[in-house]
Amino acid sequence: MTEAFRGEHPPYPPRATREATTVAIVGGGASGLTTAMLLRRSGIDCVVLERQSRDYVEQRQRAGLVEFRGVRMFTEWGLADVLGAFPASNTMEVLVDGEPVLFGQDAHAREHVGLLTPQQALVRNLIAAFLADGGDLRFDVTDVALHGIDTHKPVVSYTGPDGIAREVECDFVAGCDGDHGVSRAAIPDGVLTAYTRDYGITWLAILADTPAPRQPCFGIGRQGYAAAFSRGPKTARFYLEIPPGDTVADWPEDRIWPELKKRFWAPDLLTGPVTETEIFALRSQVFEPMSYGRLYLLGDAAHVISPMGAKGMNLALFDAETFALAVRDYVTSGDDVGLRGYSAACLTRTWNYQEYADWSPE
Ligand code: RFL
Repeated sequence: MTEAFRGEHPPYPPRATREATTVAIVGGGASGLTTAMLLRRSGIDCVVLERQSRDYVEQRQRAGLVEFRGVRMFTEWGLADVLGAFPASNTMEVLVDGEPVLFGQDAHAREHVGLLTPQQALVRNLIAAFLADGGDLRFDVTDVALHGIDTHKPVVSYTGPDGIAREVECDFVAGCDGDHGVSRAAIPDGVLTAYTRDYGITWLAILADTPAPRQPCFGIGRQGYAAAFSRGPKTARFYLEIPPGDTVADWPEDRIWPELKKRFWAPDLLTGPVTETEIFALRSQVFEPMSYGRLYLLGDAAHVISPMGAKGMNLALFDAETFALAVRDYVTSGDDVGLRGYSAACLTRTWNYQEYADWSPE
């Protein structure tokens, strides 16, 4: 080093702080946090990197039902507490031009009922349980990038909220960062095949502070499609099919309630303040395979299933358990059967659920 460059400010960037773990998990949503919790329960080291703040992820409302398989999974892992305790309804009502048709489940299905657990409550409970267990969860990270995913020691780099660049070297990367994350994008072109289905249907998703009907309720017929689901004792999720191209601004609160009342043929429908509206086009997209080198894709990073099947979060939970068990087998006994079969196992379930979502509106 020349004299001119000695001192407090070297002319080269400081080398990023590097740490090591077994699994670097990118994304702290339903799939990332479940993976983290199950790995921790298996005694396997992991670090979760989440780009949003803790507040933000704890408020983000989406799914509402953990189906029976997920309930059984959390219970078997000793994590039943993360679910809360709202049993889901055994019945659903379809109003065909106002005429109610009630669908009940048979005795066998009644024993296999899911739980009404709003996704943000599940996420909140998983965060609390993971941190209480000493888990390593880092919020507000930026510039997350994956390196060397086709080597035995991939590295995930990021910038912490303190502005310091860091690197986590790991054995495996779990890409749990959703449909628009960086994980899937790190896979070289030509490796993945995307299967896309666009339904040409647009929904307005509404959250409101009001109790929902007792059971899931669908309005179909001449007035158009609407649906109502409980998201807890005082919160309801509604969907309205709307013309493609409409924006949130086209649907102010004083237009929403009359439209819901009309489509449910229910002038006395309970109303309350609308807290969130969001527009989305119904589409499904599945990527095959769900892994590349040491990177494994989980949840929405690998597949987005149209919400009409209400399966996306549940698929994410399935991926998380399949991956955590595969890593556990590999780390504890060198058995890589689970890792090699990960993509096929998850895709089998994904395609079944996609089929279900495809069938539901027709
Ligand atoms: P998530 O929950 O989106 O979590 C991804 C996390 O990754 C973070 N992230 C990054 N972190 C670090 N670096 C980056 N570069 C990052 N990029 C992103 C994000 O901040 C986020 O925290 O994906 P995950 O874990 O795969 O879970 C999938 C589910 O969230 C999703 O499938 C469901 O919400 C879908 N879904 C429903 N699923 C159901 O099972 N039942 C339902 O009733 C249901 N209703 C819905 C839904 C999705 C909806 N939206 C999103 C359109 C209703 C709606 C309105």
